[in-house]
Amino acid sequence: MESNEHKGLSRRMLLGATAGGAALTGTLGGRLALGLGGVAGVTAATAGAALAAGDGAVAPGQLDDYYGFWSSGQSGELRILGVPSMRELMRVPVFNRCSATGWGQTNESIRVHQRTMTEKTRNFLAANGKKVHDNGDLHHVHMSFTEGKYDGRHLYMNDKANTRVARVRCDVMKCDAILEIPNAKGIHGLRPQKWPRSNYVFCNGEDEAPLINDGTDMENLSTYVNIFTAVDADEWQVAWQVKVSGNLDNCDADYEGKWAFSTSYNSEMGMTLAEMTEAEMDHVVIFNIEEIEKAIEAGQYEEINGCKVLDGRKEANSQFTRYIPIANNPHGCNMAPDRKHLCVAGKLSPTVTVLDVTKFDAIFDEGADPRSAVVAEPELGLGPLHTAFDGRGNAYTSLFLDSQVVKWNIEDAIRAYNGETVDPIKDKLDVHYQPGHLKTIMGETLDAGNDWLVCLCKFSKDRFLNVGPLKAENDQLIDISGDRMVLVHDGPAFAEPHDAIGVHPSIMDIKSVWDRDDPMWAETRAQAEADGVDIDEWAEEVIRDESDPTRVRVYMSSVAPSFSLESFEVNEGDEVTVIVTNLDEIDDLTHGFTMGDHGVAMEVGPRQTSSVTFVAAKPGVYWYYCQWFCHALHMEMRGRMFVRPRDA
Ligand code: K7E
Ligand code: CUA
Ligand code: CA
Repeated sequence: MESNEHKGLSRRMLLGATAGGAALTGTLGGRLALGLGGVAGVTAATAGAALAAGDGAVAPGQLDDYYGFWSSGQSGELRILGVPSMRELMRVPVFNRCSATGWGQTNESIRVHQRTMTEKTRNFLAANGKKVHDNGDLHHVHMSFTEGKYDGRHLYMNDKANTRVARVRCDVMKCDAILEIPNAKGIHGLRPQKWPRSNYVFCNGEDEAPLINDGTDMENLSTYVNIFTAVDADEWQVAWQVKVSGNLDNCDADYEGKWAFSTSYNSEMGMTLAEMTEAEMDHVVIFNIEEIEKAIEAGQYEEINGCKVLDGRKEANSQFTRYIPIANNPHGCNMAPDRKHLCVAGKLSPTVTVLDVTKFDAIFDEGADPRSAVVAEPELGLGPLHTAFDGRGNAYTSLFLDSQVVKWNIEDAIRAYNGETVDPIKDKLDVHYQPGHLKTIMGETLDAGNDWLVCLCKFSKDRFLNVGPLKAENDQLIDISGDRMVLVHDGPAFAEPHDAIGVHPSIMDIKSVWDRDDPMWAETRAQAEADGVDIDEWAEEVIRDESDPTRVRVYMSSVAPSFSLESFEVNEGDEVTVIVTNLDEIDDLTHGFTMGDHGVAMEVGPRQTSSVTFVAAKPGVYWYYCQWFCHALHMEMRGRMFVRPRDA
């Protein structure tokens, strides 16, 4: 998939601009002590040469070749970028509150948040005067699969902060489901099943806590446990959970639907940094899906907080799990598109451990050596975090401490492990700097691309104009079409993309105008029908609830540049629900509804219905207006709410 003309252009010129095959020197401890200050010699030549080639540019009016779906970490949202331009195209609020769209405030979005919220969380939020969490920590976004390839249905993502997962519909690019995971703590690694389709979304609980976490026994570490969860992606509920030894960091799944795997950096079950890094070896956990499903089917589970829980800890000696020892605090867990090799990044070890998943059946045999599945363990550099793949058998591993990406060949690494004299390392490229995740186009699927690699760097100091103590991250675009990697673009990004995927546009079918019968506002529609209001037509109704006259529903339509109601009146203390339907059917004609001085705003896209509820607690005149510039008379698209004093 050649995308831009720059391919091949002046590549020769760029040879030598990168630190190819750098020797691994210095002790790991020393580098760790250097910490984050060590910029690994990014050369001006790298950046200069790339600029001279004009790479990655997409001319005005031209479309990008790929969608990039970016996580945003502690911003809590999903972002859509174009690749290779790296232009930010959209932000999709998921776990965050959004000022523009009203996500977290509209009734439709609150329902998505609350539908599967636990009673405990609902009560906790109510005690804090809230209906939804205002934040999230979204690290990983992955698309649903059918037979090892993206199928364009959904995107799944985690919230490490509040132990949730979410689903985004690819037809409208809106979140339609959030699930709080009981029993687990801090959902981090997340992956959909790849084969035969994404029936499950696998979710890692990173943090240890007592399984019955009600405060009765908090000191006794023997009650602490970590939980691996399989979410039923269709039913959007927990299918089953497995207790594990150690904690869980990143995960992935194979191309046969037999296994899921998770790295664990805290096999020690330590509670302090010193304890968590004490052991020489940690492990990767292999989950045997078939054995787990059999036990669930046979009812051999414990039911805890409504979830079916199995014991896969080492001491339980079950057929649900195996523990493969991996050097010191592994992190990334990436299945190669060759259907065979799982790459586990060492983090504190300079190695990536390559496991052959076709050897996993054998390690479930009684007395088998779990390390017998290891087929290579190349030394790549310092601080390996994650690995990406192209369609030519190459792997690309980020080196956090070396601030480099290393390109290596999997088959060569296996030959070297078997004693042949072959260097698996093909190239090294300085990035700026301290990279975490990196991704090729569709590289976590059987359609792995050979053109682009994005490398998400955690730091950007000295790279951009200074914006104060808080700096951007730097998402870099790398041309991998040739033998050598070429850095072509710097992409500053707000806090804090951890992971991204690249997807070909043909895989999705994205709408520009909502269907009127969209399930997103089904409950709102049902209420309108009960009120005798047709929200598919021009509506201008103010309806007082028959059973509770302090509840008022205000139905309006919007057609550029006006709302159907130029004013409405309520009483002080009324609970007011404003329901707005945008009757404009035109591509890109979004309206909004902002109620002045009330902290209320929402998006109303073409043919969308949105609603918001607030208490009219302040007598007086308040203007509402459309906050999306929609027409030459957009400023005039406004009206008044009269709040009559209670005793007037
Ligand atoms: Cu940032 Cu995937 Cu949460 Cu590694 S994780 S960097
Ligand atoms: Cu409608 Cu601005
Ligand atoms: Ca450890």
